[in-house]
Amino acid sequence: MRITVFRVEGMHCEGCAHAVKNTLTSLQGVERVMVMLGEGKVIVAYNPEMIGVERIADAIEAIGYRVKR
Ligand SMILES: [Cu+2]
Repeated sequence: MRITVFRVEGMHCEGCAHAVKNTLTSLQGVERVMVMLGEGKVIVAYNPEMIGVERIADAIEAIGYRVKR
């Protein structure tokens, strides 16, 4: 398992946090997601043999948030 911290812009409320969490949790290979709303961070634990940083970041951006890469 690998853990990556993503810096995400545009999350303003609990609804945003839930949207990001639900989207990432639905991805195959993602094991745990923790959203730190106040800090604009999303911490993702995943299986690097199944999914990578780019696909996780793309999924966050696909629902309207921006990832600092
Ligand atoms: Cu929101």
